[in-house]
Amino acid sequence: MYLDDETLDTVDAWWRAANYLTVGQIYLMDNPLLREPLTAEQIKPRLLGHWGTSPGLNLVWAHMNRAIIARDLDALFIAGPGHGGPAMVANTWLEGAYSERYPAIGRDEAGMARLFRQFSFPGGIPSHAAPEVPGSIHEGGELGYSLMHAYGAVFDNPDLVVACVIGDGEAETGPLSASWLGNMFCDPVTDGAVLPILHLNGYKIANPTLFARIPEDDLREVMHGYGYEPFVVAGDDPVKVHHELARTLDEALDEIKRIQQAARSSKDGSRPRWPMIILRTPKGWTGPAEVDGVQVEGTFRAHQVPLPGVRENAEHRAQLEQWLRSYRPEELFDATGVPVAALAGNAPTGARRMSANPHTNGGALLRDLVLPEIDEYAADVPTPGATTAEATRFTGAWLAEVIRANPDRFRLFGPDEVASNRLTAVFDVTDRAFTGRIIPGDDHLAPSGRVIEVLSEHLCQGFLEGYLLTGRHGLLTSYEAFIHIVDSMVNQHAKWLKTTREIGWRQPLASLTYLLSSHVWRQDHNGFSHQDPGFIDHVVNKKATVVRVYLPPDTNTLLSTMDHCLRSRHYVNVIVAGKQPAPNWLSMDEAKLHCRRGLGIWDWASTAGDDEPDVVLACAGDVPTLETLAAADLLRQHLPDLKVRVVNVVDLMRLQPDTEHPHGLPDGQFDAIFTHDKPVVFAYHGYPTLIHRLTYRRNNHDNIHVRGYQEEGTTTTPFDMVMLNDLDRFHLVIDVIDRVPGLAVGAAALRQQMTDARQICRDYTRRVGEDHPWVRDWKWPAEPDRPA
Ligand SMILES: Cc1ncc(C[n+]2csc(CCOP(=O)(O)OP(=O)(O)O)c2C)c(N)n1
Ligand SMILES: [Mg+2]
Repeated sequence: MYLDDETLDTVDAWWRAANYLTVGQIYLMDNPLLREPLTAEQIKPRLLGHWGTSPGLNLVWAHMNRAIIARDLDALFIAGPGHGGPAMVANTWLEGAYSERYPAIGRDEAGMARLFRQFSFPGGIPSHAAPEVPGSIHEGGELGYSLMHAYGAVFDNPDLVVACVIGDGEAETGPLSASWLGNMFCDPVTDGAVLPILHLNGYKIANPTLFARIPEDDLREVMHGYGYEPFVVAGDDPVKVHHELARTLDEALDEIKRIQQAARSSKDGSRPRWPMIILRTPKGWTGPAEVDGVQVEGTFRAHQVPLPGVRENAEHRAQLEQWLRSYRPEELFDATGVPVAALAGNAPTGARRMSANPHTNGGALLRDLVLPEIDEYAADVPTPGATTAEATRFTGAWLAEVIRANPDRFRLFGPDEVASNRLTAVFDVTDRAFTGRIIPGDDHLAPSGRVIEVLSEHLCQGFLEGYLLTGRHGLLTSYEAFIHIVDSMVNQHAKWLKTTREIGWRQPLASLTYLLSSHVWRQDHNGFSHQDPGFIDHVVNKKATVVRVYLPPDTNTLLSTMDHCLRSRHYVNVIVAGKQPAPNWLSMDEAKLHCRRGLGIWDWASTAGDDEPDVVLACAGDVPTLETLAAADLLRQHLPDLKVRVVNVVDLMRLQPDTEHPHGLPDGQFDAIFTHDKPVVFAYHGYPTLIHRLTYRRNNHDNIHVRGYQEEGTTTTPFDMVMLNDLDRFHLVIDVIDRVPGLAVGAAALRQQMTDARQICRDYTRRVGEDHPWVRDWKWPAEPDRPA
């Protein structure tokens, strides 16, 4: 026997109380302390929630509390099976944090009644470990991300321990499967510790779990192979499990401490064998063993609501009452419903409560980044197009300084593409985090590295989310096409941001910013599989209050955009920018102004002057901007009387009306720029339909003609790519001729020349293997009278 009787009783009382409160939330609208026999009216008309996972979560919470008190641990709890929301709520209410955040839900009988009633009730709280729950950084609705959130939380938090409960079903997901090797990035010297607790309750919704049905030795070997020391706790006798779990938790926490002390005294960050726990207890433990003659406890049938007919069925109701009374509520709550003093013996106080750990309200800990002046990292642009640069390379140099100046609160994440995306300058000041074996010839690997590279966009995203949620800053860089892999994760994070904006005590987080490079137009090495600009479309579906999309056209606009995004709070920022040598259009001063406007007229490229233009050439994205300027140049040469206005869009959300998005341009301003009735030929980086979606309410929408990616791609030259999608300069000129009233006849010869030019350029690529010098060597003509 490991625990003394008093401690055993206290831990068990906590567990019973949390289980009681969990069941109460699922079923009861009234009579929370069972002062009278349950009646049908006291039962919720819709029985919602998930019981099955909850006793396991409550058990771990109860035992963590004992350990936190004994060791003065700085710990937080992640419920992978976030559907165990009522369990999370129960524990936070027992700790008092719930009532501190929500005074209407007091820690007494009336409060308990409200606590029960509000759960999964219209106008009440969600069923999961949602942002409303104090102490939660992980909603757990979409399964798979618990362990990566846990790792993200402990990076640069050397004293933090995250107890991360992973559902055995959740463990089957791809993202969770990838997460075990998060220990390859966790530096025992400077990072905290994750304690994974694989909750082997044996079942998912309707099936056994895979890990529950492989031999236990194999499971241990799996965990061992991932670099963990697995501790197994198994059983269905509460007393025995209490002793075993307490002993195991102590051993695991001792081991964590030993590992950290050894690493920190020797400054050796190489990967230790961290402990993890396999907890094998029945699903729906302590719930109804059988319902209507069918076994429920210990099976998948315990997943949601084990007694479905309680309101109508007196027998079920009696069974529910018996179930609730089995926790002996009269020993747990006093006559007024206040948790008894013995329970307080298992409750840490203040910030040591997992329900009130400051890391779980990261915005409150957030400190601004020290950001270097972008002017010092600017590309020199004496006149538009006079110089060329790889935009991301300049940003890389600036990011290096960001990393250097913020050694404990900024990290760069990428799926093996930091160098490929030309951000290599960061390795002048730091390394890639890596706790595995490092051999001569490896490039910039060290346990203490500030860059995390792992070929899993899921892990990059999840680590960064965990890092941001606990009050730090970061950036994710990826290929544009493959970031789609995390579509679903960004949904979940955007939901978190949307919801927490409306929760007063949740402070704003640093934004989740993507730098997507190696984009659709310049996949010279890779071709069609790597060509997909659709992540933008995905992201703009989210709440306007949360998402921002930027398409900086050149080096200095990228720097300015990046500087803006790293200062921003509580958004998802998507920046798409090229890494290939490309013309610079704006000086840094111009870039700052342009980015502040979000979209603007480029006078120097326009021929309309102060007159109303005959046509607007609009562009968004670096390659479309290049083609648009080349088209403007052709028009200037061949149709000198045509009044052309060139408009560049950096901030895509400016296109929406201000009623739809906070960045939206008011209609009057939009009309002034895009005109009421003139054709707009819009060259866009991504799928054309998005521009229509964003502008369909605008007065001149019928005249907006968008060229963009038409799902035509292959491994070919840059100009062939734009031709394949009719986004090339020649086609844009053709569009102008076709759209501007009265041009068709007079410009028929020019139209023919443009068609021929496309053919000549195409043939050249087929013959020579690169782009025609007309195109390759084209430069914006230098002009002496450029406006200051
Ligand atoms: C990615 C994802 N797929 C499917 C679901 C639907 N779902 C909700 S709970 C659940 C079973 C979870 O089983 P497990 O992780 O073992 O949790 P527990 O047994 O503790 O309830 C499933 C499939 C989900 N929430 N997320
Ligand atoms: Mg399970």
